[in-house]
Amino acid sequence: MNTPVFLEKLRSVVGPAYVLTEGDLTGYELDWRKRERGKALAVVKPSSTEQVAQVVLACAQAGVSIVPQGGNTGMVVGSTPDASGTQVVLSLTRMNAIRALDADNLTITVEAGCVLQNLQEACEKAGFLFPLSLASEGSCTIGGNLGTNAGGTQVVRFGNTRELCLGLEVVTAQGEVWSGLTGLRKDNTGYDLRHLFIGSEGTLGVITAATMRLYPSPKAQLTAFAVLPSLQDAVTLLGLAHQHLSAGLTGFEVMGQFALGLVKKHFPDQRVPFDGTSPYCVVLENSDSESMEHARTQLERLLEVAMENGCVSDAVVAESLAQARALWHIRESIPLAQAQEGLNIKHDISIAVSRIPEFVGLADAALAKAFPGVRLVNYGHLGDGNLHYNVQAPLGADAEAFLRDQEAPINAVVYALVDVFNGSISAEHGIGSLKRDTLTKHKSPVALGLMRSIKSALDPQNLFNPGRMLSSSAALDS
Ligand code: FAD
Ligand code: S2G
Ligand code: ZN
Repeated sequence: MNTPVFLEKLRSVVGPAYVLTEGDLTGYELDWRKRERGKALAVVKPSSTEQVAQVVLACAQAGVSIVPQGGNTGMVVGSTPDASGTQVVLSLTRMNAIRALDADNLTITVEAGCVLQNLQEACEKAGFLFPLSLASEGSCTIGGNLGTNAGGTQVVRFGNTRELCLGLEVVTAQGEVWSGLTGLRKDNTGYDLRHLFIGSEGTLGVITAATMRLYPSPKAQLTAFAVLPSLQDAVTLLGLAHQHLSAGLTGFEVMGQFALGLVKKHFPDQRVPFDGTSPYCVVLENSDSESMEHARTQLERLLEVAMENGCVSDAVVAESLAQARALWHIRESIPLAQAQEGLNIKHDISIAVSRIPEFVGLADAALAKAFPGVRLVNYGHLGDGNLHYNVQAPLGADAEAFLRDQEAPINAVVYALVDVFNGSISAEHGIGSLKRDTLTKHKSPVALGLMRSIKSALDPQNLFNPGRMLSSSAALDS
């Protein structure tokens, strides 16, 4: 491949200013967790679907693989180039327009590079709710949310990004544009193609736009922070919250005391309620279509019943929007506090909600026995059975050495237990390159075979994100 000619071709498509080959490309080449530093042949920033299609064609003809990238907040090293210096990072961040909002159809069509928080705010201004919310929403993009089928804190009510998507526009490995932005809720004309691309982590095509569901803004949103004697009590509270709040339950996050302790340590300005003696806390939200009074009556009734039941030992209900935001900010600061504490081992797992306390009991005991001194940062989306069962190095240990030497054996202990409980080794973050090899030990050969068949049918040249999710069987044509 003649590199100067190839780069000139890219410049002729997107403009010289949007083909980055030198200077500080760390933001594109280093993953958010600082796990792996890659090297891009070039970072290309198209401004339109047509330009994406031309870039893909040029790469296909030159035999240069492509890493689609949004906000680069992914957790599994799936959005940064490998170290070969031969890949193009295709950044969608310039394609961030909101194309249309259809109030009567309750849909919004948005380009892939739109930052999630900007979309949320645009919908709120128009009187609607776009109910995808994750702690990275200030940087992550809709394209990345679709690429990873992101979850977040409102899945318990609205589902993952997949459930929120009604249509896609995708550039295929052949440089064709599939325009499926219908906004239809019903369309039974063959395979539901959008669901192939959602969660495909940039390995099947480049999502350039999407039509997403909208919901009416709730009249009131009320947040409570509860203190619980055990994880089993958190599961009991979840059941009561479903009963009492039903569709009003729009967030239910559990936080272990050590996780909260990291927030207090690294963000001392944040006021974590209560004295930090109970093993678990929960932050939950009641969204109400009637009124704040109605929301408050329902939530206070729930907490009353929970205290009578004994599953909640104390609780506080936010008296203002600022207080509610402060309580959610504590929860969303946990991953950041972990990063400040040092490199850590993450387990983004899902298990049937009913079995989570038993799983955690066994996993805590197994890790304490095999790896004395490890610190367990256990928190997450209990409402979806999704725990961030993370492991921090023992106090004072070298975090880098701990990660290097202990990640595999600790993963092995945790994932073996996940299998015993018929769970998943990746609930919402995806596979990327970090979990690619582990996946082969935990996914059935039939399922892996089907995934390979789809990959080779849609991307026979292995152009898109080779070595992510599935190991690279077919190398690119030289
Ligand atoms: P990137 O990281 O840029 O890319 C992610 C993957 O999608 C890559 O494989 C990439 O190739 C692919 N991709 C990106 N854009 C496209 C496109 N246009 N077409 C096709 N493929 C594409 N995740 C959760 O699910 N739930 C959480 O609660 C959550 N909390 C987080 C909290 C913090 C503090 C951080 C840093 C991350 C968190 N994440 C969470 C992980 C991450 O934010 C999500 O995976 C998010 O969806 C990634 O979006 P992004 O735009 O940053 O994508
Ligand atoms: C969250 C972030 C990932 C982690 O905040 O819900 O998805 O384990 C997580 O830090
Ligand atoms: Zn999460």
